Amino acid sequence: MFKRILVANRGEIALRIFRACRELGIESVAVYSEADRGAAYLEMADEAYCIGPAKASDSYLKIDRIISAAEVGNVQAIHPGYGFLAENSHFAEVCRDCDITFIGPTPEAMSMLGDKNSARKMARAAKVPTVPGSEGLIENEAQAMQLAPKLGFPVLVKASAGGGGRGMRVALNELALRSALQQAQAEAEAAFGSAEIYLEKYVELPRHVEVQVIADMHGNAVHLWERDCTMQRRHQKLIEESPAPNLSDETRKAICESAVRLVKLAKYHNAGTVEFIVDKNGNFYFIEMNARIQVEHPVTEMVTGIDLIKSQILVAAGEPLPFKQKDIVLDGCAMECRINAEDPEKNFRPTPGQISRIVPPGGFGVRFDSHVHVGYTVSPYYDSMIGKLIVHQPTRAEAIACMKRALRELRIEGIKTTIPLQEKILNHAAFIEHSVDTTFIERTWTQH
Ligand code: MV4
Repeated sequence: MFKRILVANRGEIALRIFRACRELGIESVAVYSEADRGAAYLEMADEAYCIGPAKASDSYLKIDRIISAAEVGNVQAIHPGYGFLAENSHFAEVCRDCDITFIGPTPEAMSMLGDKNSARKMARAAKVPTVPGSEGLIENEAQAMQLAPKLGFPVLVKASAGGGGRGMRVALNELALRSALQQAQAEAEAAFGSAEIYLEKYVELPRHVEVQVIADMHGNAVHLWERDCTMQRRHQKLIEESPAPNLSDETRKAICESAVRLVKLAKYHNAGTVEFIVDKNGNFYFIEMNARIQVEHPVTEMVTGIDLIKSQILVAAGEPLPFKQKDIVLDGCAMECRINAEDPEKNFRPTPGQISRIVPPGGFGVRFDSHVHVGYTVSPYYDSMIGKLIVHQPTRAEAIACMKRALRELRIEGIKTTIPLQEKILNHAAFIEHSVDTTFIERTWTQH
C-alpha cells in the first residue's frame, strides 16, 4: 500500500481525499496556488507545497511543478481529483514515466475514451446502445448531407475531441447542417486542435443518467448503480440523485450492465462514469465516458455504503476490489445539491468574496462536503462550487423533505449562492414528480 499520496487538486475534493488518506493511514501531500495559501483545508494534509500563482494554468495545471512537488514530497501516488489534470492522458503518462502511480485509468484507456468517436466505437463493440448516427468520422459535407435525412432532423454535429457539452451543434434542416458542419469543425480546431467531427440524431428532451463503475487490475469490474443528473443548466449540474427516478428495474439493470460491458472491453481500471441520455420512451443511449471521480460521487457512496475514494486508492495500489457485484445493494435515496458562489438572479454570475457567516447543516441523513468557513474568501480564479450538500433517506420524498430542511439550515452570508434556486426546484411539481428533462431549469427560470 502507498505510504504517501499527493493530491493534485484544491478545495472540497482535495479535502475529501485528505480525509480518505487519513482513515487509510496514508500520509497526504497538498499542493496549492498563491490564491489558496493559508486555506484551512490544507491543514488536513500532512504537508503542503506552493506550486505557483493563482491562475490555474500557472499552478494546478502545471505538470512539471506538480511532479516536482511529488518528488520533493516523496510520494508513491498522485490523486488528480476532478477537473484540472484529471483526464489529461499526458499527465498520467508523465506520472508513469516518473514511477509515480496515477490514481485513475491508464493513459491508453484515457486517451481512447477522451476521443468521443473512438469511445463510441468501443461502446458499439461492447453492444452498448449508441445514438443512431455516423459509423465513424464525417469525412466531407456530402457524406453528412446524405446521412442526415436518413437519421431524420434534428441532428447533432459533435466534435470528437469535445465532451461535457463542448463542441456540439444542432441542425434542424439541410441548410443549417451545412453551416453547423463548418462551424463545429472550425470551433473544434480552435478549441481542441482537432477538426474531427461525427454526426448523431438529436435526442430531444432527454434525461441524463450516468452509471458509476469501478474496476481493479485483477479483472473485476462492477457498477455502483446510477445517478440522475438531469437537473443542470448549461452543462453545470445543480442537483444529482440516486437511484434515477422513473426508471424501470428492467432498464436500470440493462443500463448498468451495459456500462460494465464497456469497462471490461476497454480494459478500464479505477473509478469512472458511463454517461447516457434516456429518451421519453425509456430508451437509453451511450454518450461518453468520464475517466475520473466525479463531483457527484457522494450520492452513490450514500446509497451503496461504499467509499469511492478509498476504493480508488486501493485498486490503484493493486489491491482487488473488496466487494462483488451482488454485494452492491441500493439502500434508499440520496440527493446532492451543489452549492455554488453564483447569483441565479443575475444569470449565474460568479460571486467571489468573503463569507461573513456560515452555519453548516446537520442532523440525521445529512452530509456537507465543503472546505469553506467563516472568513473564507471565494477566489475568482476557480470553479464557483463551494460545497456539496448530500442527504440520504429511505425514499425520494423523504430525501426531498430532508434536503429542504438542510438547505434552510445552511446559512451563508457575505456572498450570493445557488441555495434559493435549489429551494425553488425542490418545491416545483415537475421536479417532485420528475417530469423533467435537461432543459428544465433554462425553460423555467431564464429571464427574458
Ligand atoms: C446529446 C443530446 C441529444 N442527442 N446527444 C451534452 C453533454 C454531452 N455529454 C452530451 N450532451 C448531449 N448529447 C444526442 N445525440 C443532448 C445532450 C445534452 C445533454 C446531455 C446530458 C445532460 C445535459 C444535456 C444538456 C444539453 C444537451
